[in-house]
Amino acid sequence: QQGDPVEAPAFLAASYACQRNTPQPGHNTLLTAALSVLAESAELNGDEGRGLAFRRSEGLLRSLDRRVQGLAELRGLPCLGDHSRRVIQDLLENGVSSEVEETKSSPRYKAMKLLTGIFGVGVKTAKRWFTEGICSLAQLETSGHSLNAAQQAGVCYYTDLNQPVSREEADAVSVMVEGVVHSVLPGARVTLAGGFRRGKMSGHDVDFLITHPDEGKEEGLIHKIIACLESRGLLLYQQNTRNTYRESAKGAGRPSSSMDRFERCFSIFKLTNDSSYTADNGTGSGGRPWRAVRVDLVVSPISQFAFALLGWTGSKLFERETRRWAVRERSMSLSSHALYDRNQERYLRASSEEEIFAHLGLEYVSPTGRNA
Ligand code: TTP
Ligand code: MN
Ligand code: MN
Ligand code: MN
Repeated sequence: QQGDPVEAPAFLAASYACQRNTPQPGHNTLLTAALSVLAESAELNGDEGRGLAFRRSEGLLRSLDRRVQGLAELRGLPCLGDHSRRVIQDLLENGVSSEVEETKSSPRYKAMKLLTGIFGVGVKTAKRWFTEGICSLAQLETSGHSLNAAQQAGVCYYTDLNQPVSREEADAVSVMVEGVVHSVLPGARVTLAGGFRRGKMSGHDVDFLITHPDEGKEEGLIHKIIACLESRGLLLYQQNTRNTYRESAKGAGRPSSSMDRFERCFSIFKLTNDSSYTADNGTGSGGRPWRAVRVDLVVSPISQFAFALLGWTGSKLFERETRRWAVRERSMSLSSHALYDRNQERYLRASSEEEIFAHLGLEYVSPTGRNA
């Protein structure tokens, strides 16, 4: 048995993550956690290309339906570069990778992780602060830097926001959001998106997509929702934007970045530890009877809902790969708003995720299989 080469089934050889079913958490968590550290480290260095290469390796390993025990089992599989294979070999032979351990204990990685862990702080800002010698919240506070409103909230609720949100807490937030949405617009629909829709048991936030079956009824909805949340004392912080999306004749309605243009609200909810939810960790830091939870609310017109749902369900790698597939294999541009066929020079409509996969010539992958 020992020397038998193990042939990978054909479906495992698919090189785009959107061609594979990737359940959570997968059979190779030791390997994927390690590659995730290297990906994150590259991303925190601003090296997107290197980060993406590690993310693709990680995604491939996540999709395997068995635990890898030897490097030979990975022969012929795509997405695994020399560097990733070296790290995997180290892990399989020694149980640890010296590169991963060194990365995790490096002052730069630790500081960048801490600083970008503040809501409202991105890689660029964190880098600037780190260059000035800021490595902790205490140092940030004494540095005299003036923080914007988001960052102030981020520092204020730092501990709560870095504590994972449980399924129970997500369900409690769902009850709050549904109550508010239905009271301001009866008939509106609230759908849980993000990691929880993919079946994850915890997350860094809770994502919701909101729509109404009558096109146009959803316009301006985010402001009504925010006003109602505020009147009920449920919001600790919010930052909203209005919808700026317009289709154009040339398909340029596709946003240039991965940011979409829906009405939306990045917020921090005050989740009270009352009878409506019973998580063990039901208190915030300092023993308050409530905790802060990051919540994203996105409002989509019904005509764009399927695209918005696909875009806001993730994972981030699954989204990137689906868009890359669309462009490179089908000459189409996919966004959270629309799918544009460059050959036919027209938009392709869809009222379900299944239809979008069909337009793209991809086999349907259910939300729980999108954990690439
Ligand atoms: P996240 O909430 O960042 O990630 P997640 O829900 O997969 O994981 P976590 O448990 O850490 O919260 O993003 C969810 C999806 O939303 C992701 O696929 C990307 C999408 N998204 C956009 O489309 N536009 C945006 O501006 C942002 C911030 C996210
Ligand atoms: Mn390398
Ligand atoms: Mn999320
Ligand atoms: Mn989110």
